Amino acid sequence: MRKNLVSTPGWHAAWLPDDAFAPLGRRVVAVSAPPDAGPVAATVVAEVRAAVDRFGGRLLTASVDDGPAPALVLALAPDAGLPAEGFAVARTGGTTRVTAADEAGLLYGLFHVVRLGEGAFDDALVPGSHAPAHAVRMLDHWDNVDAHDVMGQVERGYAGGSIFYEDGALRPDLTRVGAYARLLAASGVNRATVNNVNVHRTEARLLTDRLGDVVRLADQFRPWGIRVHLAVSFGAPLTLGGLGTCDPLEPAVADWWADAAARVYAAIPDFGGFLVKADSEGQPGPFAYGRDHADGANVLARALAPYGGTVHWRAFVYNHHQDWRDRRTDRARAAYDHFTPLDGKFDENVVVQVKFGPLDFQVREPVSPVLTAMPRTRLALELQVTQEYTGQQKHVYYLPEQWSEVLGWEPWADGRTVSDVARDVVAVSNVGDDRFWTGHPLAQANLYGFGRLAWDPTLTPSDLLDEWTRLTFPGADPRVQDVLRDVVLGSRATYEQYTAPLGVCFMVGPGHYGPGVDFYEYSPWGTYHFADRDGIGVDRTVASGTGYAGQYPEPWASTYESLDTCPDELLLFFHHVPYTHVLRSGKTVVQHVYDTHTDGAARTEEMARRWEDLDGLVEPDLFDRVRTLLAEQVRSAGEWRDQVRTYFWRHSGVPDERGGPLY
Ligand code: GCV
Repeated sequence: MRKNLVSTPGWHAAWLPDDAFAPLGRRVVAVSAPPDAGPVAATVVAEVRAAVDRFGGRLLTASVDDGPAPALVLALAPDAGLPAEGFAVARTGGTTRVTAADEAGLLYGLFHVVRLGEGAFDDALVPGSHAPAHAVRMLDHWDNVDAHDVMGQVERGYAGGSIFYEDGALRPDLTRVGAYARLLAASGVNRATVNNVNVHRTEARLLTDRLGDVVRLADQFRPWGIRVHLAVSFGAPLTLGGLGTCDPLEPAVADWWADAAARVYAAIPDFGGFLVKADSEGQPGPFAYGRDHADGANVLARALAPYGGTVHWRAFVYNHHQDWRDRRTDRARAAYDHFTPLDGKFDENVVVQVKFGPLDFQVREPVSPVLTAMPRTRLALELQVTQEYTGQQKHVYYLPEQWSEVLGWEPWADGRTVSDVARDVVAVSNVGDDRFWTGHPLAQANLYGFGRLAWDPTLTPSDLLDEWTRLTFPGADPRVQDVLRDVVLGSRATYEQYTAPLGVCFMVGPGHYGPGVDFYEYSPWGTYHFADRDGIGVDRTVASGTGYAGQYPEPWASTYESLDTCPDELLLFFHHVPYTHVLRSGKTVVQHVYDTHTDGAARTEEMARRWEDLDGLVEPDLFDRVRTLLAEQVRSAGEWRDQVRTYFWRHSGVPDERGGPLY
């Protein structure tokens, strides 16, 4: 027990501390795979060897008949009819047997055994087959090679510098990238994009003369079954190739992309593909040549197709030079308006990557209707592990609570879910060179939860938290799990309570942290609440507003359109209502805002008090880091509470019936 209280040197072990391997490492383990099975199979052997060396067990590799009866057999069985990356587990005669479709499946099977702990060797082990729900489970890094003047080394990164790049170059020592890849593999992630979608001058050259950097990164990820992708600039033929154009229908441009792809695959045969942000927030794109996004995406797709690569083409396209006086333009409509007319026009190896909501990773948005309206296009759901609008890894915000909701949402209310519609699941990473990887140690549970949910979207946030806790704090006092449940579960709802209410978005201040009720209201980036003395909210109905509600299929179009049926939590996203409008909960809008802000901020104080119960039960530096951050969360939540409550009071003139302070 005591060793749990000792801090590990270097970086934190996260969900792979040595002790998590003890149940396996104490036993005789056989790995049955041909010696030339590949680098991932070699990783499995190395992992088992390290565990048995540490904990006194034994590794058998040559033949499973060759020595004492193994307690665990990990066997490659390509002919067993299992799906790609999948594995089956069963226990008979005192041996647990993991049979895998391929070497990746063998690795996932190994980590499955680690997750089960002693349970993997219990005769009551339930046999079963496991395979990922999503073939592509990708993390996108918004890391810059050159630290950007405004955005720094990692755009929207809240965990220090980049683990890949430093001082304008790839880090000479990539040991930590290997450790990161190991953590990702243990959570189920199988792809990583290694640079920011805003591709600046230096980063664009990762495709050309800096390709060697990508080769070195791919070498770190490959043993863990993770394929590397690269964010590229649509303008590269012009800026790097000197062509004078990047018109996608120009043959010289197509040739340039074909040559670039050939060079990449010559250097990285298992390269995953390109990620593109085009005609979005200043990035170049096909519009400049009168072409559409299908024209743009297809020229890159055709360059990658001979090698099996894909283009992830982002649907995050909107007018960021909007005039706030213009009440007809609605940013929420933009992705649907641009992309759905192109359904069926994208090549097979194009994946249109859609942010989960129509705006930008807000605490509460409806699910993007683009995901419901492109049946002939391969789609990726894009999530954000980095907490840009959700507390920037200073606040506890358990993202699986939000992601489960999104993945399980039924666009047609007929059992088909978002997870069924989106082939790929992608998220923006929250990792940096911080000792705890994610700044806030508890934000590790978000990174872990992303991989696990992308693998199996039916896992519950609460079970995932327990799983993460058992791995991260093996053998810890049972109070650790109790406190973590109290502090982490429900944290998304708490954050929503003290920040922007009822589906209003973007009430954030500069840098997207802290309250800024009117900060975006008169900005070119969109307008989000239209508060006046009588009411608040954006009318997005078909009848009298921007018509956005009509982008949904039934039953949601009608549900959102009507004040009678619109869910409370999205009311102000779809409707402009008087402050005294009575919610389905029976409270007025303004009283709801007063109450939730008071209660949400109070809840953060309880979270901070509860954390104190772990003093002495977890590593001191982890304890102290979370304690310090909870103090900041309490401060920030109090600021949100006072500003939002006071704003509503000053605009409505309605007093708080509970009598809380207003300024
Ligand atoms: C990488 C938001 C963020 C930007 C980000 C952009 C995107 O606007 O604030 O930092 O740019 O989304 O997803 O492309």
